[in-house]
Amino acid sequence: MKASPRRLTITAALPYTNGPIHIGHLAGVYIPADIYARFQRIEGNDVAFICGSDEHGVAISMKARKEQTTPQQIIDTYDAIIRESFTDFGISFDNYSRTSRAIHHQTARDFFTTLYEKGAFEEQTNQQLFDAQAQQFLADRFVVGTCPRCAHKEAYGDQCEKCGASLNATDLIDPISTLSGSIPEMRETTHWYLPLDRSEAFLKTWILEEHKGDWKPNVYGQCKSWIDDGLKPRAVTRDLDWGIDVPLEQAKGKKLYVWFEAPIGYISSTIEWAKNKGIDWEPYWKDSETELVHFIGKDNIVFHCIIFPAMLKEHGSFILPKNVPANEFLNLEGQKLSTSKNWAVWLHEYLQDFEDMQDALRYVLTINAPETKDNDFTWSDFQSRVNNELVAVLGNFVNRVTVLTQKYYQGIVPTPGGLSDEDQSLLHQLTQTPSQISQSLEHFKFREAAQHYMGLARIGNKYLADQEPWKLIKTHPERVPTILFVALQLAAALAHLGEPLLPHSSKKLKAMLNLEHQTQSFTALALAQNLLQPGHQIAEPQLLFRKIEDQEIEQQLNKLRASAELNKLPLEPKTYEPVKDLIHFEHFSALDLRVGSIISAEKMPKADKLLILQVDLGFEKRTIVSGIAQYFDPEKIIGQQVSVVVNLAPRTLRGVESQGMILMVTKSDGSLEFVSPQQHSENGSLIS
Ligand code: B3M
Ligand code: ZN
Repeated sequence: MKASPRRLTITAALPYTNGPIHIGHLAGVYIPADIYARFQRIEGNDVAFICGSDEHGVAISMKARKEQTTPQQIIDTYDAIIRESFTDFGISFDNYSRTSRAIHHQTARDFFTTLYEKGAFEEQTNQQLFDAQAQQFLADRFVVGTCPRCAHKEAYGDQCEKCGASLNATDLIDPISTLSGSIPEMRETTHWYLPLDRSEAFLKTWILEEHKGDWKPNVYGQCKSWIDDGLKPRAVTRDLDWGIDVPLEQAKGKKLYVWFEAPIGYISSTIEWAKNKGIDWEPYWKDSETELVHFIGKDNIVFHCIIFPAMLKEHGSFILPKNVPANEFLNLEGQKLSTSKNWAVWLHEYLQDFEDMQDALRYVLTINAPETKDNDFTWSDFQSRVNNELVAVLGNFVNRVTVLTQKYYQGIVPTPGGLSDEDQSLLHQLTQTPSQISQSLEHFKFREAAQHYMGLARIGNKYLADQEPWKLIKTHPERVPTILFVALQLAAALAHLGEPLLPHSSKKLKAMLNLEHQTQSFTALALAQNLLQPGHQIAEPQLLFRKIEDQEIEQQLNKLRASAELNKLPLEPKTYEPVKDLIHFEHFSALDLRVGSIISAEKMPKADKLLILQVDLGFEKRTIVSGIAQYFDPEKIIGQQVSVVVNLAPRTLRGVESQGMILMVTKSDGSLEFVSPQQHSENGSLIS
């Protein structure tokens, strides 16, 4: 029975057109959103993948001032750059609109009017910050000051980027105008406020109860802290000259707050798309069966989880997001990405420097995505991931299999003979990986999906290395058709499974295998018997990936060094623990290291750092006390394979005898990771 297709409206944060796209935007929002959208399409679901340029707000006006040009010039320039780089990179938006288009102005104004007519706003006349020199009211990025919540000195008038607090400009301590540098005075003005306090009860139930457990902990946690702090009315109009006019007689000259209208941009972009396609847009925003998913960066959580849903709810005819999978931030070579300090890897520049290598960046930013905590992009990690994983594992496997098939069988998939245990276990794995990857993707665990995918390529690579068909062709030629048949099935699975993660390479691989016009859902792949039938002709092999040379990395680092120098960024060389004194081989060989599995784990009473573990070593079970409690949830490490020093003299910690030690990697951020075999090994196996 075929499940009926789901309908999904997938949105990716609308980038401000005040600069180009960089790797932080890609890793945080656009790559995960694109993987998810591609995956859902492959599964046969009805997807609207929606985005567009965010072209109002102070960020744009400021850029125009800085470059002594008009906001219109700025948005036209960057909209073109962003649009082109997304296309070249292969982000598969169904529609990419602009909030400066008439359709959006209309949709946003209608939305405001509906809320106004429903009495959803409070009108308030009060004193606001005003820059007398610039003759301008100060809101949002036109004013900086000290955050009342975390004391960060450069909080903006609407938000503190340090602690995420959402602010009113008058909340800032010691405000300063970013226009003139002067201290603002107070002037009276009238604005319309969205009384978020009225939505508190609804938000409490909807987020804190209904989405407990299914929203990511970072998103849920931020929402909870805002709601717990108590929600306040937020002005949704501004005294600015760039933006969408407030559709009220009595509000002449005032504009809609950018964060009021920008999320409505998702709706107007959907309307534009549906119109172009000649279909009805409403089910994508109004049918309760539709799954609305917002991909955003962590600084946008309050707007997508609290303010926009409160607006949608007040409006009454829209669905609410099912999930808001926000990522944390990506740093670059240990420092915060910065558009103004040119501390970034710009997408359009990357695409020039690394032609046809979209998937290399996609892969590295996925396998290293800041999903649960901030993460660091370094050029050396980029090089080693590309060379050691894409080239040496995936590329190498595919190349071997296709070249050998050409060489021995003129590119025709051979007919297999009897299957050995290894053949069977590999074919069995092919029925497992599709559901593993699809589970990860459904749960927004993109890193995990990429790990499963590369894991499968690794299995293929190891299979060929173990079977050595290039040797057997001389000694046992009758085995070779079976080996290549099995390996070809794996190559075909990689071609299909790679479609959401590595779309360009997957397309290339499909062409090589003569599977261009086939799309297989992950659900079908899990059930498929043979993806390539004996007798099927494959095409000429080509290389899937190329190596990254040292000098290319050096060039990129030089670019960054120039920015660092210009902006006086303290580029500290990384420091390493000093190497310990020499030991001799007999000292090393006296160590007995084994593979074990954690079979139970509990917290040591009254100790923050200690876990009491039971470890199965195959030949016996032992109790080990380990100082890892701050980094691991005891329930989640059951089944984890670990490396154990088994001949260390026992030690008693808090009354519990610890009979060994578990090896850990200390990561650069101080967190810990287990040292464990790449694939499951037998407990008790020697490590040497
Ligand atoms: N323009 C993204 C940013 O903070 C902001 C997103 C709008 S999504 C409706 O750059
Ligand atoms: Zn703050």
